[in-house]
Amino acid sequence: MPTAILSPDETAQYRAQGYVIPRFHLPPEMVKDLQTTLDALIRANPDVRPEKLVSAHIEGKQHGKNDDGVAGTRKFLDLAMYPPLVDMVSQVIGPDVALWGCQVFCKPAAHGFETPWRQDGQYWPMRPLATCTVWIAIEPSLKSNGCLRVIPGSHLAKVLHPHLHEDRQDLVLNQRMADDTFNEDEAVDLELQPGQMSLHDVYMIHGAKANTSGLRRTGVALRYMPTTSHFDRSLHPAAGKTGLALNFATRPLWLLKGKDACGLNDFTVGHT
Ligand SMILES: O=C(O)CCC(=O)C(=O)O
Repeated sequence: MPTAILSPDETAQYRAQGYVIPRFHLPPEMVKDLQTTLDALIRANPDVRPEKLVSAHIEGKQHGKNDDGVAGTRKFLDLAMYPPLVDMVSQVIGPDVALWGCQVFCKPAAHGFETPWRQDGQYWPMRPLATCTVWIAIEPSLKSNGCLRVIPGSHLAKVLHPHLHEDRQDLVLNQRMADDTFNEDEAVDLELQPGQMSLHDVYMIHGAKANTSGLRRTGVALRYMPTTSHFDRSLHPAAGKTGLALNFATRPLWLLKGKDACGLNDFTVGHT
């Protein structure tokens, strides 16, 4: 049995609503270290929009960049492996947990890009679709600077709704859910202070407004899947449509807890 980081109420909320903000948060010294790491990450990636720091946990191999075109840092991998986070995720996705992704979403003050409403499962290659994202605030994430927003309960049907391609330059991703597929009036704003986090399900409808405020907003999204699912490197859902050059073929996976339950996952690819 994993250590109980989430209370029974919190796991029940995750199951019923598709998201939760746990009482658990990172200690202040870890948050301070992450803020320093974030500034270094941004300095190391002058050519990458700070909302699009994909695979920030993977260090550069060729010309200082990883296979997703970002000069990442081991510090985010260490964060993803932090035992209380892994135990917490295990409480909602089961005993066998793999890390398959990490993205830093930093929306600069005044001109931070909008994250269109979407479901992550639209462009991810594990089957069956399953992931718990832990989105950790490194800086205050508020209504005023474009915090994450969710549509509670939208994961329950386990259905991917139609997404439209939108060719705008000022979006974090170029996939947007068709307007008539959900009711934006039901949105809940997930306001977080540094070190606080939210968890959300792979089918959750979520997005974030542009940051037009004077306060930068940053979160790191850690992506964990149960190994009952297969990270199928031959699949490229929505390839070329997201505006992100994602490379799932060589993406390393880490088994963080338990075993490879489906027996199909490759934990050697992409590791140097
Ligand atoms: O931080 C954001 O603006 C978007 C985050 C997100 O979409 C995600 O973590 O899946």
